[in-house]
Amino acid sequence: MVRDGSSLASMVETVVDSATVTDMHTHLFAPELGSLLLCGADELLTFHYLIAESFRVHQMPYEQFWALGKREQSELVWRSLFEHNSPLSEAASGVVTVAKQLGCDTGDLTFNGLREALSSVATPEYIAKVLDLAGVSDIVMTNDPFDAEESLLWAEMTNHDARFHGSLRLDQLMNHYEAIIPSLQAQGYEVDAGLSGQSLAEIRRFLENWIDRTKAVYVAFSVADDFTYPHAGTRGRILEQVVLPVCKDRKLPLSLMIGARRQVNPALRTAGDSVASVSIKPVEALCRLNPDNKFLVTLLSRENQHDIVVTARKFNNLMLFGCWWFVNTDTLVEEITRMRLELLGPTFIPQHSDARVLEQLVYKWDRARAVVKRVLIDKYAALANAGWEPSHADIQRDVDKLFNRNFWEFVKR
Ligand code: RAT
Ligand code: ZN
Repeated sequence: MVRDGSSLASMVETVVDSATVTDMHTHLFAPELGSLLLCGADELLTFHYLIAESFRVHQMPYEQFWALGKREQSELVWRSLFEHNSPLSEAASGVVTVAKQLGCDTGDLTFNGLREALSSVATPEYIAKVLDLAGVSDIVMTNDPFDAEESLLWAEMTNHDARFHGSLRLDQLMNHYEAIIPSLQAQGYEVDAGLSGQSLAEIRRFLENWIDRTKAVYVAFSVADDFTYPHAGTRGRILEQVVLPVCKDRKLPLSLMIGARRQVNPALRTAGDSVASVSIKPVEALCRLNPDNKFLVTLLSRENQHDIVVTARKFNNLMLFGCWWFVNTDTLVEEITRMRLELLGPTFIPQHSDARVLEQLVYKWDRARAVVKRVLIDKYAALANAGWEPSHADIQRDVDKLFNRNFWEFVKR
């Protein structure tokens, strides 16, 4: 059946808009983890992306800002980004999208109006409403076993909301092993700084206990530009002798988030991290030397995006995911998504939200869908011009793979 361009476009739009999404990397938490699940205007406005942007406007001394209460911080961010400027940045304009979809009159948006429209309590009804608006069915949390508050909550919890899936985040273990030795010892694991004696076996026991407790669907850590593999140091030994074997035995992917240079400006606290472009050779070596392991990978710098797509062509145990943090902007998401589609076909995971505040799901997925629609409409139109007419079922299958199946099939492979 030959269709005109506009009916093809509207078919793609309808399919993408109605697709339910698995959000495979967030910083949201199941409601049973209580106060860890953030929502409401004050949390939305004090998202660290916005805090960083606001300092460029208000110029307040750092310590003075941090001494403010959350309500005062959010009001200052509001004044800086929404009153003294138009909210043109990706993160600031996202607040406007959230406001609109949650019923505010965005023609006359005020700080108080936003605070009234958004609930600061994550009731079951509010969670359902936000997930429904965002079209998200499944959410993967980021579970840090070295976060004291979080680990206490896990110890008390028996079951949690099945829409929220665990993932075990090992940044502390992989990047700051010496610092977490006391915490491991306090939890009953016999470890030492030199990784001698039972240490590696004990770290393995720790990892397996936490995978069971969180029912993790993958294990993850982020690294800067100092990541090498193979590596004879502490991180390399833990990776080689504990993390990779456990992931292999449990058939769990290892997710690597590469290129975050932490705390280049510590005065900005959680907003103080930056970017580094890296060598992709360690990823190649991981995939080549560990063919029975699966790797989910995202890179933070724009400069790395082409190289890593080529790497994914070489290794089918590598699944690229998301446009992370500083490349999660309209321009770069489009560039990266086109590049991935052109070199890999629909065999990658185009986006994750990285949401830290519940309502962010609404704008992050609105943006992700908009880009995927633009790119797919172009690509299907080119195919149609070449004489290959995609059917509704073809489009539905491809979109479902991009937003759901590529992730779950990789996890379960
Ligand atoms: O994007 C973010 O919110 C960052 O702060 C990081 O949390 C990053 O996504 C990460 O998972 O390390
Ligand atoms: Zn994240």
